[in-house]
Amino acid sequence: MRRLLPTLALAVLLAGCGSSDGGGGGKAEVLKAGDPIEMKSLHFKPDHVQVAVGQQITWHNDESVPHDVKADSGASFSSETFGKDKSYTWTPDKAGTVKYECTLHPGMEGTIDVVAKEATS
Ligand SMILES: [Cu+2]
Repeated sequence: MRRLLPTLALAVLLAGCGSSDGGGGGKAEVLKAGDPIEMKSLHFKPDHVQVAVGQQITWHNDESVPHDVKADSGASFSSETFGKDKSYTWTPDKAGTVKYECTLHPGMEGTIDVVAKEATS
């Protein structure tokens, strides 16, 4: 009986984490200007980033599997399919959350938190 409470608390904590990041696999990583989002092992790395409005984002294909990048919500960009060592860039012009995916690989998806410039430092 005494062990039940901590277990419940942990379960609540874990559930809270899972819903806040939308399945992106953790907290948003601040993407430094010039750093790419790599496409590797059929995933975007990092798959959850924070960028500033006006900061160019580059997706770089790091493997010999073709990929593309298509916005699902929050934006409307869509790349051609591109292969190893090729890249695609997009620059957000307003704050918000952008969800995107590779249409060729189910489960290959990412999140971009676009924030006003003042908030990134
Ligand atoms: Cu892909």
